[in-house]
Amino acid sequence: MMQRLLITGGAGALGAMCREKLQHLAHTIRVTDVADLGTAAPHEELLRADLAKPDALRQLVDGCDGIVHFGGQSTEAEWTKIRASNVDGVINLYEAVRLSATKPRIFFASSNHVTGFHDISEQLTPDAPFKPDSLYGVSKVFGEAVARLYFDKFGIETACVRIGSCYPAPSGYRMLSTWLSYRDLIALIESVFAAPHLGCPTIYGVSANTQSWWDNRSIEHIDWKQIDDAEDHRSNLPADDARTQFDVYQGGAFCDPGAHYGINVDNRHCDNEEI
Ligand code: NAI
Ligand code: 15L
Repeated sequence: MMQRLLITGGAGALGAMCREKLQHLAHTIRVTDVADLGTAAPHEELLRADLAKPDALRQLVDGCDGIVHFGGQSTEAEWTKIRASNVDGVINLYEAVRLSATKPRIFFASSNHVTGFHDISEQLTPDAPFKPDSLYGVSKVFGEAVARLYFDKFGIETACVRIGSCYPAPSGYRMLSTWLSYRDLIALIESVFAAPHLGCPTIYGVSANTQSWWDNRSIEHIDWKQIDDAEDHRSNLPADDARTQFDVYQGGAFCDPGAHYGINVDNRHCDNEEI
């Protein structure tokens, strides 16, 4: 059991769920977010902080032996917003870890959108070439590269987990391939912190879906057995789940040029010409 586990992004969907379900991993759960975190349970420490501001990070990481890093921009948006949370925020976190006495192991919430432009007919392993489908995906590629650098240079261990679609249940046909159930996510986090030697593996965070596009066989040193299969929820999917031209890509709607930068793509091209 760890002394203190830090969960970043604790006010978000996955952070709030894990805050409840990971109590058994540490004596103290330290929860942080830039947003309001509500009331602390007896085993919790709540610290409100912006990951983009380096000064707060030393205090956040101090005394922790594990970090579940969910904090960040979780969809496509303006670059300045993505850069603050997912680029500056990640560097700030790893610098704080490097300077800490405990050198905590990190579960980094990367995303399937680092390889979103691969075709849905492909079966990917974690060493497939990056094909990010968004600036958001690019920021997660950056995060994985930072994790690798800090492992090779400073020995800081990270599991880079390319989460698929982590929700209570699949809600569309794409999720028959990408769904990660909450209990399979919890089991993966437990396995990452239980592994005697972690290293810096890349893992697709996906349940045992019959239609999965991702093959994790290369991470057999992590004892993770998924339980759920999105197929069991097929009959609950909405009959009117419309397919679009972007559903030929694994990243689906994130591949739409119209969704670039969180604004009208034509405006963006004008900006580029001026540069
Ligand atoms: P979310 O958007 O619900 O939560 C993210 C949290 O991070 C929010 O509470 C937000 O306030 C916080 N945050 C953002 N910028 C921050 C900053 N500068 N400083 C401090 N806190 C900041 O996202 P969700 O769904 O809980 O996802 C958690 C993580 O997992 C994200 O990093 C996301 O990119 C990743 N992920 C999630 C997937 C999913 O299916 N839910 C799929 C793939 C990746
Ligand atoms: C992600 O990376 C997002 O954080 C999440 O909101 C979902 O859109 C997910 O990918 C997905 O691909 O379904």
